Amino acid sequence: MERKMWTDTEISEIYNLPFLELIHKASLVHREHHDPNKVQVSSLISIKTGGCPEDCGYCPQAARYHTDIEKNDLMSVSQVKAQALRAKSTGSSRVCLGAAWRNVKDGKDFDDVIEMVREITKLDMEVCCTLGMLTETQAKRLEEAGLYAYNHNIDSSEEYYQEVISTRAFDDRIKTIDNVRKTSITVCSGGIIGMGEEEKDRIGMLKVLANMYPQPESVPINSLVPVEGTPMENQKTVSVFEMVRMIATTRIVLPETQVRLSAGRTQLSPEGQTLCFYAGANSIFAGDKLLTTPNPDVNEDMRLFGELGITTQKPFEKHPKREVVEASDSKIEALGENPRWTRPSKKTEEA
Ligand code: SAM
Ligand code: DTB
Ligand code: SF4
Repeated sequence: MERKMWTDTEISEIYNLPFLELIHKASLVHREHHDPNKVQVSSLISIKTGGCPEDCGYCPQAARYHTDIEKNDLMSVSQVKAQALRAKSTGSSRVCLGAAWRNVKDGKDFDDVIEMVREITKLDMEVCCTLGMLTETQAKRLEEAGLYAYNHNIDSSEEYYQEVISTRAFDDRIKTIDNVRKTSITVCSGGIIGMGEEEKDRIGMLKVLANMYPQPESVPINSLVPVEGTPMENQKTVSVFEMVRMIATTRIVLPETQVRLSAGRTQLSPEGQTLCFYAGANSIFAGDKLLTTPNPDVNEDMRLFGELGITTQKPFEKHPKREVVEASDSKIEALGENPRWTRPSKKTEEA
């Protein structure tokens, strides 16, 4: 697709269209690029929960906030595989493995994640990971294991990001997205509304996402789930109209992307969610839990899909499956795709 550079003014004009005009326009764009009766369903698995050293103001998993979550070390490969199979049996085409890490560290835990990716890809499911910051070499290892997508949200505008998180910078997020882009893994990046940001921050966030080249293949729009114990525990939840406005604008400025109606669905009625689908959302997270917070029951989702005549997207319908490279020597793999060979008595170095 030809590249277009979006300005704040252009995006703001779209965002501020009269509501019915906006959702009509968004629906037209949606139909031009997607089957409007198809929605992609993902399941989240929190493979490592809580105890995160970061200070993201919205997050119940940050160690420094006193929230009522059950902390867990990294799950075993077999436990994760069993959960993925359960998700597949209830209609998910993708699993998203989430870890409460600041960044990926090479070693046993990452080796296990690589194995999880390999095993779930073999089940003919798309695998997404959201593990925090990632180096290029680590992204390459995930690619070799068959990873389909990497989620790394920019969360808000660059300006508001600093209000929400102090332990890393907006540019660190962009750097990780760039590292993922050096591989064939697809990019999933979006943000949260309802954190106290202004309209200009929502527009600024969409400008960054829309001007990425290529644009992210997936953009989650989360509505803040205010969790007791986090600095944002008292935030007022966003209205359905704001959520639909955000989704419709995302659809127009990112026409090809899969727009994910993500956290905050429990705050929306079936009719509210229907408006989101009409305005261009074409993906959800299914299962009664997101990572740590509640999500609608999968039977409720399937009832709504039945009512609306929505069918679910098959795995690898949008992008082909990649070959899984079998594990050989993870130490060599960790060094990159082309490690220099040396005599066994010497160390292997990166070429
Ligand atoms: N630690 C990794 C990271 O920060 O990239 C991965 C996990 S993190 C929980 C994934 C995303 O979940 C965050 O970027 C944020 O957008 C979203 N999120 C976390 N807590 C949320 C909340 N209370 N409400 C809505 N979205 C939330
Ligand atoms: C995304 O944008 N939202 C999902 C997924 N990507 C990883 C996570 C939402 C988490 C909501 C808070 C929780 O359940 O802990
Ligand atoms: Fe940690 Fe991710 Fe939560 Fe931030 S959003 S505190 S990095 S788990």
